[in-house]
Amino acid sequence: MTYAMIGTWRMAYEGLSQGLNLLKSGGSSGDTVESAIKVVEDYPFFKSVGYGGLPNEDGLVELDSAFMNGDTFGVGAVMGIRDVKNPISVSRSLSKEHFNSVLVGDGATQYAVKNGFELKNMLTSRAKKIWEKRKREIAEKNLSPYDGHDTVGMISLDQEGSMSVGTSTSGLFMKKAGRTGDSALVGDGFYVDSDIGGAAATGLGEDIMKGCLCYEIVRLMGNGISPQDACDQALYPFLRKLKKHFGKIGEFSLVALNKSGQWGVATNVEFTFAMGNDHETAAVYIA
Ligand code: SD4
Repeated sequence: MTYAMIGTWRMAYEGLSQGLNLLKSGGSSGDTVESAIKVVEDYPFFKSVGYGGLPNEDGLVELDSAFMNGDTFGVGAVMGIRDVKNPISVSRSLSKEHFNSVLVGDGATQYAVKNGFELKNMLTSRAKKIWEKRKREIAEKNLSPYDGHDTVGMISLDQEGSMSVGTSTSGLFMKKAGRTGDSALVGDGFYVDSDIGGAAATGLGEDIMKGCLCYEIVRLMGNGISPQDACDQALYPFLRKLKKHFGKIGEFSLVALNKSGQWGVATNVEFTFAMGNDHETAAVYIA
């Protein structure tokens, strides 16, 4: 039976490789998305996700994450969660709730505490040093504070034909306290429908969220369009519109996977992603 996974950026590779093994032995799309993203969240040298993620302008690590189940449309998300080791696990747990499934700030952390999720100081000394250096540079050279951001997004199709998607990010480096991007917003940073396929985004959330691009990609795939054409048709006309109105626009990268295991990618930067399925072992590609 077909199974497949796709994930954003090089950082997805190790988690995705493990996820594929899980899928091979009959694991569910939800378990593989969660476990693969946990691998990324736990690795201290990825500067934009989980432990080791770069802090906001106050030096605090505020994390965003989401999970969506493509069978039930259950969506769970946290925004600005602090001191919790694996935001993706909290998001997945919230996706099973009917009420209060999207939590922000202290409320998200409190939910994690009450429900026994592992707590952790997510600021590494390395991230703190990068933050201190950036603070000095901003003051001395009058630079824009905003430099650096990536989201891990994973889409998984299991042997039963179920699909899930998840995202996790520390968002924009030096963001304002409370700032969120697209990654925890359903339809913007992620979407999945097991009858069609799923999509995930990475890039500048303030711009990505203007287009509801992940929902758009799934909608286009639902009309019978391939994941690659859906990514192209969702992204490039929208980029042209944004450019017309705003001139300068941020980075956009999109990945999609359909229920048959076909995939697509569209981007306006050099973009790495990881992909694997029942006949291709996990590998990193550049788009
Ligand atoms: C955000 N979209 O918070 C995220 C960050 C990201 O590549 O993915 N950057 O805006």
